[in-house]
Amino acid sequence: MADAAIKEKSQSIAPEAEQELTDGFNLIIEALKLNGLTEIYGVPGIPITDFGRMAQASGIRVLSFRHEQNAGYAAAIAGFLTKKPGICLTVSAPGFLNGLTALAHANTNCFPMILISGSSEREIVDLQQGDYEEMDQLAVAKPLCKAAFRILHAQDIGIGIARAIRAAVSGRPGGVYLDLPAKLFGQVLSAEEGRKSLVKVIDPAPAQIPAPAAVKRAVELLKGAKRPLIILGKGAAYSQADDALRSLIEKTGIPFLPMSMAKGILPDTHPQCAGAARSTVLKDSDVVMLIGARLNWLLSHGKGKAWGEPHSKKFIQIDIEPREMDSNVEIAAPVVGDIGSSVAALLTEMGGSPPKAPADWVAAVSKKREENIAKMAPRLMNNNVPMDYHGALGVLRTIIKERPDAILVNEGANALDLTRGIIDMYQPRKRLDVGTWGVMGIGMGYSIGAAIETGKPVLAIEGDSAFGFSGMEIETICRYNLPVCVVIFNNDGIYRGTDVNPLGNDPATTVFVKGARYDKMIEAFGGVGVNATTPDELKRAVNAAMDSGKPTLINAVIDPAAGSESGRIGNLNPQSKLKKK
Ligand code: OXT
Ligand code: ADP
Ligand code: MG
Repeated sequence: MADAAIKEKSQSIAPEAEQELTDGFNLIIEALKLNGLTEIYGVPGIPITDFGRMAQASGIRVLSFRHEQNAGYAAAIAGFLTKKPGICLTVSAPGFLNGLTALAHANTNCFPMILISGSSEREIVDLQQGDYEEMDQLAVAKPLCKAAFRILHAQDIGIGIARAIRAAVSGRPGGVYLDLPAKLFGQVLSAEEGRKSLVKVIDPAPAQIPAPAAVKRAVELLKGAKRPLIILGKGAAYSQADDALRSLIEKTGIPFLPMSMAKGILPDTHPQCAGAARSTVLKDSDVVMLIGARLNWLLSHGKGKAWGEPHSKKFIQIDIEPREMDSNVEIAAPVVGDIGSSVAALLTEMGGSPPKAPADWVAAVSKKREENIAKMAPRLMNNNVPMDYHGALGVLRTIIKERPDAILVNEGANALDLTRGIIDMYQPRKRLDVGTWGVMGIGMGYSIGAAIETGKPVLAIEGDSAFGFSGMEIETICRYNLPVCVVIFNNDGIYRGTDVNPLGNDPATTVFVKGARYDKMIEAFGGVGVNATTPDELKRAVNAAMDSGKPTLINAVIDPAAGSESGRIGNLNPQSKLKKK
């Protein structure tokens, strides 16, 4: 409808006494609520301040952050945890751009999320006449997300939000941008017309049943395997098909390797878990079934030395996205479907005689796993002061074992890689980390999103650099009094705190203020700050925080020399042959 027509229509509406009215503000709120979207993560400002107030007054939980990127990460992880799109709300141009990184991150990680941004006057933006926060946001967002929509008329709010929801959660989940120009919010129409325009999305993520022939092909391949392996990715965690996955794995006896955020679908301590024999199973397996995991950089693209080439292997891949098949190497048995339906179909096809993993292979994997675990065990009990990563993680590992329903958020380089290897997970969707992009900055946003969505206590293990990307949100954590305990592995810098600038003027590029006391920061907002210099102090402080549920920040003092460049992925750094020594 043209603007003039809308104006005419609103003028022709009978006086309020005679006719009930609604407007854009209210319709957006009602459309979200109708679809069960009851949390919004954002930062207020023109043109969405009043919308936030009204949404809050209507019973939607509106969480106000200090920076949109962190609100966006909260929304992204809400999507992963709930299978509903997480909602991030921002102002125009700069706020939108701040949220966009998180939207792109959600898209890359296949998390459903909707970034809703207010925007400026189309007529002025399109003529580039210099409006307040002028930007063609729709065009900017498009290449970075799964779908992008703009709603111009209040009558279209219902359908626009329905489209955004369906785009985010159906098929491969992802990020959606929804552009709401300032003018939309105030548009008035009759309440009756408004009500009729709302859309409840029926079956937003329909089951995708795999083709019977594809299922048969996969089972045949598994039957012939001598050294089968199942790799579980975060798509498997997202699918919430926990029982079916357990059944498949236990019935076949096949060793499974969880990717980072798939840890805990089955416990890391499960006898078939091959997490501690990673190199061995990648190299020696002959048939590999990928379930919700892509053959990207995190799996060395399915080829090369890590995969034992030149010896060849065959892949089965279960994924909802058909184009994922053959992305890096040939997939011998593609199974395109949602994981719940696909695993159920595999189990049915196997019937009473599932393919069994040969005993010699299972024994070889167990042996390697036990060797690696035994090698690591003494290091986890060290009492070194200053602490090293192993000593500190040894105590945190026990804390998660005793509190398996706590959520572990994790970022950094050494702080990430060593935590992933050392801390066993026992339940699905409890480990939340940097994901496909290895992005620093998810820490506080994820912690807030996870605490709000699950009501569970959160333990965030953060490198000191990683924490800096979202550190101001400790005020948000204190403001909402969330049960979040942040442990900062403070080694005075990025990877290590020992670099020296040979010129001696400025500090080296990777080091921070020596002996910084991050614990003091949270005290400014009424939270609990603790400086922990020994494993025992660390243990006591974390246990106290998890017991009390009080926002806590623990500065865990780590030996600045303990880490290695880029943690476990130092090989990705380009080297200069000409570098002066
Ligand atoms: O089988 P083998 O023998 O190989 O052994 C393996 C397992 O079998 C075994 N294992 C075990 N043994 C015993 N017991 C148990 N329970 C056990 N479990 C496993 O251990 C080994 C290793 O196992 P793993 O880890 O599974 O295997 P591997 O080979 O490492 O796996 C490969 C990968 C690729 C899958 C894995 O390494 C992985 O997932 N890596 C993810 C890495 C990642 O994403 N890193 C983050 C990015 S790094 C860098 O980019 C950083 N930046 C730049 C930057 C970024 N990222 N973002 C933005 C917005 N701006 C800038 C920055 C600034 S990191 C960073 C900050 C760093 O400083 P901090 O202060 O924050 O952190 P510190 O380093 O602590 O100082
Ligand atoms: P990881 O990093 O843990 O290996 P990835 O993010 O690479 O995991 O892969 C996740 C995969 O899971 C994506 O290819 C995505 O299409 C797929 N996926 C997500 N949800 C589902 C689902 N419900 N059913 C099937 N596949 C899914
Ligand atoms: Mg560090």
